[in-house]
This record gives sequence, C-alpha cells and structure tokens, in this order.
Amino acid sequence: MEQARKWLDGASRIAALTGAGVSAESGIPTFRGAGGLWRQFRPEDLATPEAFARDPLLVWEWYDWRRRLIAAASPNPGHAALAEIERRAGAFALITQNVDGLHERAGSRCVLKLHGDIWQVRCTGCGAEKRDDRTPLPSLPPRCECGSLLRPGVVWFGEPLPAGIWAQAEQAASGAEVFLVIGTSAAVYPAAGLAWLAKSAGAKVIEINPEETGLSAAADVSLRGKSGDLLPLLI
Ligand code: BJW
Ligand code: ZN
Repeated sequence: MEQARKWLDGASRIAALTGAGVSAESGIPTFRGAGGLWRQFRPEDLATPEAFARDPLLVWEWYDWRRRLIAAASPNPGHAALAEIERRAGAFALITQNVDGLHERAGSRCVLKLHGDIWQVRCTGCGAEKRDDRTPLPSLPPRCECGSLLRPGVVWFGEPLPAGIWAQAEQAASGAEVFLVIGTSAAVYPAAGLAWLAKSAGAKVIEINPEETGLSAAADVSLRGKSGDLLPLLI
C-alpha cells in the first residue's frame, strides 16, 4: 500500500480500468463468480447478439432487472475515491467496462465507457438512439416509434467497441505513469489488454481485487481486498 501510494502521489498522468467489482459494494452483482448468475444463465448466454435475436424478451428481462438494481443503488467509497484521484491528478482517464453510470454519479468527469451505457437504447431498425431511464420499462421488449425492436446501448460479445472511445483509452493507457486495474476479472478482451499496453509503455500497474486475476502477473503491486475499502486508503 505504501509503495502504491508513493507511485500515485508522484504521478501526473494516471489512468484506471474498472470492472464490475467496483460496483459490487453498491449491491450490483458482478458477472462471474458468486452471485454472477441471473436465473440459470451466464453472461455469455445473454450478452450476445445471437441471444437477443433468439429471445429478445429474455434478454430485456435481464437488463430491466439490472436497471432497477442500478437505479436503486448509490456510488460507494471506491467510486468516490476515483473521483477524488481525478480532481488531484494532472491528467486522468477512467476507463470503465461498467455500464451502470455510477462513476459519473460519484463525480468522475473523464469516463471512457468501453461497453456502452445501460440507460441508452438503440433501434435495431432505424438506428435511432436515446436515453431511457424509466424503471421498470413500461413494456418488454420495448419498441421504437418506427415499430422495430429497441436494444440496450451496450457492447455484446462479438461486437466492436466504440472506436473513438477505444482510441482514447489506448492513448490514456500508453501515456500513463500509473495504471490502476480495479475490480475486473480481466477475462474479457480487448479491455483487459489495456493493462498490458500500459505496462509495456512503462506504467506502474496497481491491481485492486480480492482475488487473483489474469492481470495479476502484469501488476507491480496487487492489493488484495475490496475497492471500497482499499481505494480510500490509497488516496
Ligand atoms: C471485486 C469486488 C470488490 C468482486 N472490490 N473487486 C479469445 C481470446 C481473446 C478474446 C476473445 C476470445 N474469444 C472471443 C474473444 C473476444 C471477446 C472476449 O473477450 N471473450 C472472452 C469471454 C474470451 N470480446 C468481445 O467480443 C469484445 N469485442 C470484440 O472483441 O470485438 C472484436 C470485433 C472487431 C470488429 C468487428 C467485430 C468484433 C466485446 C466484449 C463485450 C463484453 N460485454 C459485456 C456485457 C456489457 C453489457 C452489460 O453490462 O450487460 O461486458 S460481458 C461482461 O464482461 C461485461 C463486463 O464489462 C465484462 C467484464 O467483466 P468484469 O467487469 O471483469 O466483471 P467480472 O464479473 O468478470 O469480474 C468482477 C471482478 O471483481 C472479479 O475479479 C472479482 O474478484 C472482483 N470483485 N468484489 C473489488 N468489492
Ligand atoms: Zn426505429
């Protein structure tokens, strides 16, 4: 912790990659591990274009359930500490795989959302996109004014990440002096690859996670514990 704190204090360019674990203490279930299942489905069964084509109602029921949990949740001390790191840093980018919007609600400004936003909906017919924060949605699956099905504005397996956001994330990772990896199993690419990119460009990599992950080998320091406990101590 002492070493990590020194690196963070001495750095002017900092980037962080967050995953579902950072929202776990807000009561939002993670995808993998204990509590990662919804009914009998794994995320790989639901977060795909094929699953949506096969059963849009099932996929929307999962999203509607998660939207309700997120709406009722509040940012936790981990989210707040990341917003504080941004206020203190010269340059800071918060690269998140999360779609819940809790980083913004905690006051983070520069948030690069690699996997989209659960509050956005997009028409599968005309492509129209809008924010819809009603919980629950009045009817499932929701439809666009044009009659086509709406889908969540998120990135599913096999879909490309938003190009502009990805380019900014790569730039932030390759320019960072310190790269924090927080609450992600690092099982999903290309997001997890950002930590290796940061390391190969010379960053000190600090991991915060109660469990060992595929990125632990890349980490210069691994802090084992909950982000809501450890991030406030780090700052
Ligand atoms: C705590 C904690 C506490 C708990 N404090 N920590 C083989 C090799 C490499 C890649 C591939 C491959 N085969 C296929 C691929 C590509 C694929 C992929 O990575 N698949 C893997 C399964 C292998 N990737 C893709 O398809 C991506 N797209 C792509 O590659 O496009 C290429 C392309 C180019 C051009 C044209 C077309 C395509 C897209 C990936 C999209 C992922 N989408 C999801 C759903 C988003 C929407 C939604 O939320 O519903 O993103 S899946 C899900 O996983 C979600 C998450 O963002 C993502 C990562 O999960 P995360 O955040 O790491 O959560 P968990 O649950 O896994 O881990 C939680 C962690 O927290 C754990 O470690 C806990 O210990 C920890 N924790 N409490 C701190 N209190
Ligand atoms: Zn439409």
